[in-house]
Amino acid sequence: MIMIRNTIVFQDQNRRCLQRGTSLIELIFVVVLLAAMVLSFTKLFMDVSVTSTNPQFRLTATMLAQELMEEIKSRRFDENEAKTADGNWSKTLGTDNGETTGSRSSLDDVDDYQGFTENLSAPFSGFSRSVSVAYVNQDALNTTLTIPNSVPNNWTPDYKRVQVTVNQGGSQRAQLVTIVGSAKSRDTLY
Ligand SMILES: [Ca+2]
Repeated sequence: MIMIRNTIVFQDQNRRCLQRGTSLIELIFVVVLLAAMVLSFTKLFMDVSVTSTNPQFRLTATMLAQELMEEIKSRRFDENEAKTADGNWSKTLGTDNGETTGSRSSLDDVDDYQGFTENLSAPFSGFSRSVSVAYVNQDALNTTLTIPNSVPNNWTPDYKRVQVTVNQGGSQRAQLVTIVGSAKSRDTLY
């Protein structure tokens, strides 16, 4: 009789231990599940945050690109007021004698901005702007031309392609392209 009672007590203890073990496994499972849910929501909120800030970067970058492009367009077509005797505009693009990109007011023609770069300060810290200027032909305005080492007579076209790029956080946020023509090209293009 005593043996039977001991056996019943032992079985009862086993069942309790088993229940405690089951409860512990369930608890661990719930904790892991909750952790996974929290991580998923965190990632979701981070993605939403990044996505929602991008339009602001693009808007600011576009404004900065437009501002610089308007400045460039306000300059004359070329350092030379007219083509030189060999029928060409400037045979090199970039700043001319006495000009420096460090003093923007010294830049008086469009291609002075070729290779221009700057890192902006507050309130636009983190943004940078760069410019490339190249000759293009009237029938291929997106195909930039490489100036040959020895420029033939009448080689330089009457068009320059100006590209302004604004980067922020290692990414390109805005890019504007415009074609600037000489006074002569304006007469013939339209
Ligand atoms: Ca110049």
